[in-house]
Amino acid sequence: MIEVTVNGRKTEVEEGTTLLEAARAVGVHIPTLCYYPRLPSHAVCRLCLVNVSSEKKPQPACKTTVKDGDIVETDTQELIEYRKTDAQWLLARHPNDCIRCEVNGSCQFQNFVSEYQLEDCWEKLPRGSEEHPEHQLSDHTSPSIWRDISKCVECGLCADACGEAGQQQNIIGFAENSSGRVPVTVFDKPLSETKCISCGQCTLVCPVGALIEAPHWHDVIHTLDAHRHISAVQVAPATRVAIGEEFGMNPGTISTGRMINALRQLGFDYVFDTNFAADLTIMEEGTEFLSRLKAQKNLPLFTSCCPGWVNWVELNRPDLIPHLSTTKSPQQMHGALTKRGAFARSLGAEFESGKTEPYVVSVMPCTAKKDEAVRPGTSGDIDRVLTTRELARMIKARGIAFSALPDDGKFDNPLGESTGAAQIFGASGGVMEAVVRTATHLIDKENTLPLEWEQLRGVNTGVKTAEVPGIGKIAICNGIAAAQRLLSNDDWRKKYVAIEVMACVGGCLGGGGEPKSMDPKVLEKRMHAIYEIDKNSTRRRSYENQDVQKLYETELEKPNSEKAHHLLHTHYAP
Ligand code: HC0
Ligand code: SF4
Repeated sequence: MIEVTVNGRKTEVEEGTTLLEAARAVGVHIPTLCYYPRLPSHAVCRLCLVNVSSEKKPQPACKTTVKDGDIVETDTQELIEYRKTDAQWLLARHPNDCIRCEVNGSCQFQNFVSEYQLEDCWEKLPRGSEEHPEHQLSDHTSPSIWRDISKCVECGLCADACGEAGQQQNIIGFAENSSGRVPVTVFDKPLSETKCISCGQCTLVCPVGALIEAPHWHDVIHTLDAHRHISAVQVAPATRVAIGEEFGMNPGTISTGRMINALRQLGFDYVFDTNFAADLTIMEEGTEFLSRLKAQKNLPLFTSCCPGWVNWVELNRPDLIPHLSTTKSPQQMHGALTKRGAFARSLGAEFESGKTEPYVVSVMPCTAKKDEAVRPGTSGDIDRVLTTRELARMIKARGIAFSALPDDGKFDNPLGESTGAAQIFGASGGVMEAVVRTATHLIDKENTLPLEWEQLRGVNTGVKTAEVPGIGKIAICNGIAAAQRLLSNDDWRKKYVAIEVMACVGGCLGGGGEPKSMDPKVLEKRMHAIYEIDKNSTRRRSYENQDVQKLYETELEKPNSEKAHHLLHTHYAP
């Protein structure tokens, strides 16, 4: 350990700690725009310049490591002036119409401008106006991701998140031009014409509103306000362990009941749980897997509930399509059941007359789920998809004091019951662990094998594997980059019987639609919460879900039946 003093506060830190991390450890705030915990620091925004005793000139705190005995100052008048000058360069080209911006109120640059009282330095002519025609680029062609380069502050984080340090898709890169560096696609194509997989990692790291999820919350809030339709919402497993962060709570705070109460206050008639459909997915996918295993056909089976991964296969490796499970994702299954299943019929005469098809919304930690909701084979199941961030925005827009809500809300039934196996879907490795819990039951090995598969868990990037007696070897790819590596040669074909891929590191809990956290341990904390919910569940295997069992008895006959195929399976296209 080495010693450092920041603004008079002495502390000990590990060697290799940056000045920024040391400052944050003692509660000293240093502003940043181009810093993000899991990505390399390039120190381009210069807002984090600090004085440090071992250097003559101010140094960027995000990139400079602590030396033993360093004395650091972050708040001298000279440093404040440096910061203001740097920010004014950015302000000179930044649009000044925050009120129309999707990230209004949660923009790091806006926060800086307001904190440092720079409003008067804002140029009246934004980038994108006639004076700066070369930057006139807004791109709303993707169903998941919107770009508005006029708002870019040139931090470079989107290119890192999409590039080698992150997803390794390289859809966005930086190009220099006369007035600065701008994030561009190859040949400046709109996103919909690139191989963008809609994972949204670029939106997660963007400190402003240059890259955002395609917003659906306006339509949702207006529809709820008008109250002409019966409305139903489902919520993904990863949302409930992260949404509290938008309201100042610690990452990993389980807010299921509070979130349900907030959704009811927003005006939803029914609040359902995506986890119900996750249990159903396991019944369908587990059965599909065992029949492929028996027939030794299209193995290994690839999970298909991550739409970023499905996009990647279709765009880059259509030869792998036969390996994808045809089982719809829980989001789409839940939507299909809500729109066209017994629940919809239970709405009675209004539904039968075709007057009020329920308005079906999902809340997901994922931007690619917006894309999934409109793809051939599944479109029509869901009307709108909100990210976790958009739900928080709606709650703020209606002035609901989220953290003061009681945590006692309960999901509606019958589309609200679930087991612990469904909850762990939200973490990398969880879908496969849930499959194993039920598949081992279906082959009568349940009592001889563990319930928890530690070797499939964790946030470390890369491939995790396990040998399941009676089934074979399975693999987990934590992030699309890990999947690309695994598939770069043909060894996987013989080695594994099933492979789970989640495009975002951590799985859905690291999804591109989750709150923008600066906590370096955020994934671990959210993951811990997910496994806690599982541990505390009375039922922890999907086949034990009583309402899923009833659904088969009353409507679907049995897993993989013709009826189940019609409602719960899909197809893919190159
Ligand atoms: Fe996920 Fe899902 S677990 S993809 O990660 O399978 O987004 O949280 O809702 O659909 O259940 C995301 C999360 C889901 C789906 C489920 C799956
Ligand atoms: Fe790259 Fe994902 Fe952003 Fe597309 S959504 S540009 S693949 S980071």
